[in-house]
Amino acid sequence: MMKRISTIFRRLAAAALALVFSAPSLAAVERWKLNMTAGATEVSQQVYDIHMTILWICIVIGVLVFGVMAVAMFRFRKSRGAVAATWSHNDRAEVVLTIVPVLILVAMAWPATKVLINMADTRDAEMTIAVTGYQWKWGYRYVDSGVSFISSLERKSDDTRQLGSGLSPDQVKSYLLDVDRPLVIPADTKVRFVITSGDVIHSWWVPALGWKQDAIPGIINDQWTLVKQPGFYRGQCAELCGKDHGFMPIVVEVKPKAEFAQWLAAQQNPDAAAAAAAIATTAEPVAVVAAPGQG
Ligand SMILES: [Cu+2]
Repeated sequence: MMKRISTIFRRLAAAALALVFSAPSLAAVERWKLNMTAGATEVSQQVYDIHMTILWICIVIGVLVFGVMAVAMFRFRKSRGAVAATWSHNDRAEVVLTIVPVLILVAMAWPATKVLINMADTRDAEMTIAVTGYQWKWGYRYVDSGVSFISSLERKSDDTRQLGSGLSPDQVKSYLLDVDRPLVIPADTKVRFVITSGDVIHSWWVPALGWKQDAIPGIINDQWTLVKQPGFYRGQCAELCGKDHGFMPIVVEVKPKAEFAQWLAAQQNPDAAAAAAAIATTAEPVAVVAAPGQG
């Protein structure tokens, strides 16, 4: 019996290890990069700073408490003839041990609250994007301009992940991390997100933005961001939402303001954008310009 249990345990451990070391998304993660990152926004930097401050406070407290404990266990051990004290309590120690932790907690809560208030302040946003979670994709709607689309797992990853596809994840660039249509936002612009869900609870999470927001059916949560550096930022659904929860990644493309305006205009009037592209490449622009639906 014991032998069978130990075999089961050994197999479980081997499976867990295999999972840890073979997970494709982990391959991209820098080895021993365990800490959170400073992200790409002012808020994410503030979150990181708070995190580091509190981490160091915890380390100091940990070293002091465990140090005192280790010394006490070593110096006052039974083999040295230590005799247990008989007093029951000490008023001065009680007062100090209450006041000092309260002061430490207040010292941590003060800057943390400041950051939280800043994070919640969606006023003066220059544009609003509605994010809706669905099983298992994301819907994005640019509220002010009426542009909307669905963003789902990129086709090649989706084909490869199917059971018995015979395709190798190694052959897919950014396996399970790319989407067919990334969310595009302008750089240097305060963007407000209103986040909800069309079915079950999801959570929209792009670590570089410094926050994670639940997408709850019937409830609209809001958040904001301001990214300075154009580029691609990746994220994931962070709330277990069903069988394909692991297959609804997020990609945010931050474009310089002018490029974003061009992109948005092209989305608002795809016919005109296609016509403009056609004019640039065709010798017969007249036929293209006369295409229906151009207004
Ligand atoms: Cu999910």
